[in-house]
Amino acid sequence: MTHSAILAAAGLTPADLSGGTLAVRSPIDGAELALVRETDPAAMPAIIARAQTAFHAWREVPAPRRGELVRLLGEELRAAKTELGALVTLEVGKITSEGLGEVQEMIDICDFAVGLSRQLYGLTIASERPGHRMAETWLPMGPVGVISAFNFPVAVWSWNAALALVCGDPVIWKPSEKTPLTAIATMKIMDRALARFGDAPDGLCQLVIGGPEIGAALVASKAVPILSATGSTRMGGVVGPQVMARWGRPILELGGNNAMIVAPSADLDMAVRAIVFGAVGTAGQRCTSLRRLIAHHSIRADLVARLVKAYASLPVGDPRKAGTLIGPLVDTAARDRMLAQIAKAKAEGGIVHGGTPVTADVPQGAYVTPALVEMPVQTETVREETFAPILYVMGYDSLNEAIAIQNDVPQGLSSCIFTLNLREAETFLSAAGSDCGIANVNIGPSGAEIGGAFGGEKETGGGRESGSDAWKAYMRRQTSTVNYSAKLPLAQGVRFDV
Ligand code: UN1
Repeated sequence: MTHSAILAAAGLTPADLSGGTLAVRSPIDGAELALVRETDPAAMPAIIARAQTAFHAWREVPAPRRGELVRLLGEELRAAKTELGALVTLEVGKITSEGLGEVQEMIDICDFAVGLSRQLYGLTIASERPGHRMAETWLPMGPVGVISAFNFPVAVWSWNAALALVCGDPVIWKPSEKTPLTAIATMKIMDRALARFGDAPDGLCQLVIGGPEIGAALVASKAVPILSATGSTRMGGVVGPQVMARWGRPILELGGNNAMIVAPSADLDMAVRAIVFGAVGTAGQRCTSLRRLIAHHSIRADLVARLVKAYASLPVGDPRKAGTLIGPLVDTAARDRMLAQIAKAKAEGGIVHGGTPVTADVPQGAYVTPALVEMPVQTETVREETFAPILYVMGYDSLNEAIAIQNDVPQGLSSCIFTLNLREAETFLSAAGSDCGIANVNIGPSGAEIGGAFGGEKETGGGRESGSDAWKAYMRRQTSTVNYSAKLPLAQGVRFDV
C-alpha cells in the first residue's frame, strides 16, 4: 500500500494532512506525510473551558452509562484495527504486528474499563461511634490532560482516556509532535463512538496539537486537575513540580533502564527469546525495553555467544515487510544518540557487537543493527536510558550483587529474573529485591498486559496507569460519616459538653 492509501484508509482527509506548519515524516523512508495544523496556544483557555463544561454534565451521567461510551469505543477500535495499526507502522515505524498489538492494547483497556464502570468500589468502614456509618465514595475529579510520547502514540492515550471517561472525567490530549496523525485518526474513531452514544457533552474528548507551549497550558491550568505525562525524565522533572505547585495531580510515566538477571539455573533458550524481544523489539524504543543484562559468571559467556548468534540473523528493514523484526528508529537524531552512547560505552571499556547503521537494502530511514555491549562494570553510560536497541551485558557472582546492580540506576520501571530456583525468584520479588514498579519472573521486562498497574518508581515518576486500581488516580475520594442516632458522640471519646 502507498503512504497515501494508508493515510486515507485510516480516515485522514486532505484537510487533515495539509494547511499547517507541523511537518510529519515517516521513519520508514523519511517521506513527508503531512503538514498538520497546530492548535493556537491562544485557543487553549477556551479548550480547557469546554472540557470544564463537559465535566459538569459528564459527572452526572451514571458510571455504567459512561462505560457504554467506552464499550462503543472498543467496538470502533476493533473495526478499525487493521487501518489504525498500519498507520502506527507508517508514523512510528513499528513492525506490522506491533502496530496491530498497539491497537489491541487499546481494545483491551476499553474492555477493562467497561467492567470497571460497574466496579468503582469504595470501602465501608466500621465507625467507633454508635449509630454511625462510615463509607468512602469515589467521585469524578475533572478534566485530565494527557501528554503522550511517540513510541506508544495511541495506546497510552487509551489507557488514560478509557479510565478517565468511566471515572467521569473529560480528556484533553496532546500527542507527541512526531505522531499527530495517529492521534487525529484515533479521534475520528472516538467521534464515531460518540455519535453512536448520542448525548455525550461537547468537549468530552479533545485533541490539541503542537509543541511545548500547548503542553504548558495544560500543565499550568488549575482547571485541569489531573495531568498524565509520558516521556523523558527531563520532561517529567519540569511537569511534575509545576502541576503539584498548583495543587494538581500528576501521573508520570518517565524513563526506564530495565534489567534482566539471568541466574545459573535459568532456561537459557527461553531467556534468549525474552532478551531478543525485550531488547530489540520496537527497535528498543519502549519505556520497558530491556537495556541491561546481568548474567551469572557461570553462564555469561554461553549466553553472550548465543545472543551474538541470534542478533546476527535479525532482519532489519522496512517494518511493513513480512519477516522484518527491527524497523527504523524514529529519526536520525535517535540514531546519532545511539551511536554516541555506544562510542562512550566503548571508551569505558565496552566490547561492542553490532550497533552500526544499515543503509543497504532498506528505505531511507534511520536503520541500525542492534548493539550488544559487554561491560566490565555498570558505568555512567549504562546508567543512562538511551531510547535505542543497545543492550549492556554485565556479570555477577551472588544474587545480592545482581540485585544491587539491577537497583543501582536512577530509573525504576521494569525488571525481571530468569531462574528456576524458587528462593532466587522470591528474593527478587521481595522487599530486598527489585525496586521497580514491575518485576517479572521468567518473562522479559516489556510487553506488560493492561490488567496490571503500569508504572515505576524513582525517576520513572511513581505514576500508575492502566489496570488494577490505577483508576483511583482519576477520581477524588470522599470519606463520609453519617450519624443516624439521636446523639452527637465525638470521636476519640472527647467530651465537649455545652
Ligand atoms: C511505553 O513504552 O511507554 O509493557 C509503554 C509494554 C507496553 C507498554 C509500554 N504494554 O511494553
